Amino acid sequence: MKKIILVGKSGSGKTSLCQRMLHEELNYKKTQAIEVLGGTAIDTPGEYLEHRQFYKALVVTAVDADAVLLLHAANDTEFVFSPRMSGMFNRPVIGVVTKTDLDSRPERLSQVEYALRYAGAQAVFFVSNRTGEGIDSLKEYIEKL
Ligand SMILES: Nc1nc2c(ncn2[C@@H]2O[C@H](COP(=O)(O)OP(=O)(O)O)[C@@H](O)[C@H]2O)c(=O)[nH]1
Ligand SMILES: [Mg+2]
Repeated sequence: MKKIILVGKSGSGKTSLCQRMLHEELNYKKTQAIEVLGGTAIDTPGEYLEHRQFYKALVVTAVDADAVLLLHAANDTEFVFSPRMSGMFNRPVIGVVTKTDLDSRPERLSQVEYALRYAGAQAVFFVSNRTGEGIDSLKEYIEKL
């Protein structure tokens, strides 16, 4: 499996997505530091995105990855990604809209997709870590990079 790094606010579903992709049992655990799960997924604390002084830590960590996943929950109306922030990674950047089971209104989903594309995502996937919807297409896309 390709190595990925997950970036997104606290609560956006990074740890759950890692667990889904690695078929681990879903169990809630707050990520306190950078963790490598299953040798392939780098889970980062949400604080790294929320405070610009931590951006460097994300960039350094991303060097180890084949792709960067930017996560945003479908039911979250506050956007934190900077325009074109993909540029700092020098890696393929993929947008992932999580929690589609909580809000699947088309206008909401396209608003989030727009924000992720504005941040530089080359593709955007819609997933639910609860139902598992969309996870397979995301994994397939990553493996083909
Ligand atoms: N309904 C729903 N809840 C989710 C989804 N993904 C994560 N959650 C829940 O949202 C909370 C935060 O998820 P977590 O993976 O820890 O987010 P992280 O802080 O980005 O690692 C937890 O209570 C998860 O069970 C999803 O796709 N749908
Ligand atoms: Mg986490």
